[in-house]
Amino acid sequence: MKPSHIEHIGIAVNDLQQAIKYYEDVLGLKCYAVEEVADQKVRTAFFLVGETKIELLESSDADGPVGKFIEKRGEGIHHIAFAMDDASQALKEAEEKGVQLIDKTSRKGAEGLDIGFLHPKSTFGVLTEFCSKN
Ligand code: CMX
Repeated sequence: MKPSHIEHIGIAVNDLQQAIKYYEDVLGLKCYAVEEVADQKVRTAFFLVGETKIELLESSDADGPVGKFIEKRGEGIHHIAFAMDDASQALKEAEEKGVQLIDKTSRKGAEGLDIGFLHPKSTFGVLTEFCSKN
């Protein structure tokens, strides 16, 4: 397994519209998509920086993963996502190497990608995501 690049960096924010304004007005990036991911209880906004995206995450439910994260730790970097050839296979290989998984197999995430998470307790405190196009 080897990631081809960092697919995105997920950043937890309290207010999506205010955060979008910062990325557009200060950094000069363009928000190209806003998407609700109901099963993750988040609203997302995407910006492209080279090959890597910034994914802003606003919680749509205080009990969701981003709502709980912000309550405990405040706004900030929430996860890092690596682009893989096959997210399910990468999850399987990580588990074989002793990493604790959140997702045993991949599922559909934002932008229709196959995604799956590794537990931050197993990855030196960084919530880690694998993504693939199929
Ligand atoms: N990064 C690092 N550590 C994190 C974390 C994160 N994003 N989120 C939670 N933790 C830590 C907490 O600080 C806590 O640590 P302590 O035990 O030392 O206090 C521990 O993990 C448990 O946290 P919790 O608040 O009790 O939360 P849960 O165990 O219920 O859930 C997690 C934590 C990571 C399993 C859950 O957030 C999860 O399943 N995340 C994956 C899905 C996700 O984050 N979706 C949103 C993004 C979706 C998208 O990109 O589209």
